[in-house]
Amino acid sequence: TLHNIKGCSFKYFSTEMDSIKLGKKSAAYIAVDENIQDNQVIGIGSGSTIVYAAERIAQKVKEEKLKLVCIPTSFQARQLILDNGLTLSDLERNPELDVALDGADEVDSRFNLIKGGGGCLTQEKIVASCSKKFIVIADFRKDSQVLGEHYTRGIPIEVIPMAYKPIMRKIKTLYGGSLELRMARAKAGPLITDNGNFIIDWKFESGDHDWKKVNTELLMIPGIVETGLFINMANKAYFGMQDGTIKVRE
Ligand code: ABF
Repeated sequence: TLHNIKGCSFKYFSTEMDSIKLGKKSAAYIAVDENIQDNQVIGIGSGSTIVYAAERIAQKVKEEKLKLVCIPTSFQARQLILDNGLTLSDLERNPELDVALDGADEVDSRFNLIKGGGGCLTQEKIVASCSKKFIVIADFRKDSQVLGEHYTRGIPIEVIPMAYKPIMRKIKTLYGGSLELRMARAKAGPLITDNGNFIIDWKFESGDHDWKKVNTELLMIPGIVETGLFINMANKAYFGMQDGTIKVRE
């Protein structure tokens, strides 16, 4: 579908902007324009695409004088809300959300998602689960037939630190593939999540997986806090294409 962004023709996107950035920005702007209304409680996801959504929400708040309350899914999202002058809240004050917007690492044809490439999967899943609508915004590279087609880092799994080794062994025995403890950027040690935990990246073997079953089984392993498999959660996905057009799936 070809959409036009209100007040913002495609020429508005500077020609220097590369196609991935253009895809991210278009998906975020259109998703905000179509889903954000006055007096809503909104979930703000994490990653690089959501940065454009926060920017667009801030523009709308200013121009249309909207009253919105935002719930973050990570430290980064909290900063984004504050930096854009949006109203910060939490799940204690607002346990029910109208819309949650977030990026994804991959979306398959059945609407199963891999999330957590940025390490924020647990709070992202909690916030999405508290929302009436969960909207995914992503560039064209995230649109796949099957999981693993484009995103090759596997499924992120957040674990309690002292349990990471036995968890890796158990997953390997159950399903095969390979598992890696995610390291911090400088490789000085393991990456620590916003919840003080580790992330394991599970490169699963390709093939026909029943992801709902796999997710349920993984969550039964003691020490696994949450998985980056989001099953039956998303209501709609906006994929921004190289030319600024949008592909919508729902
Ligand atoms: C978070 O950010 C994730 O769960 C996902 O890993 C990632 C998507 O990032 P980007 O928008 O940078 O592609 O939402």
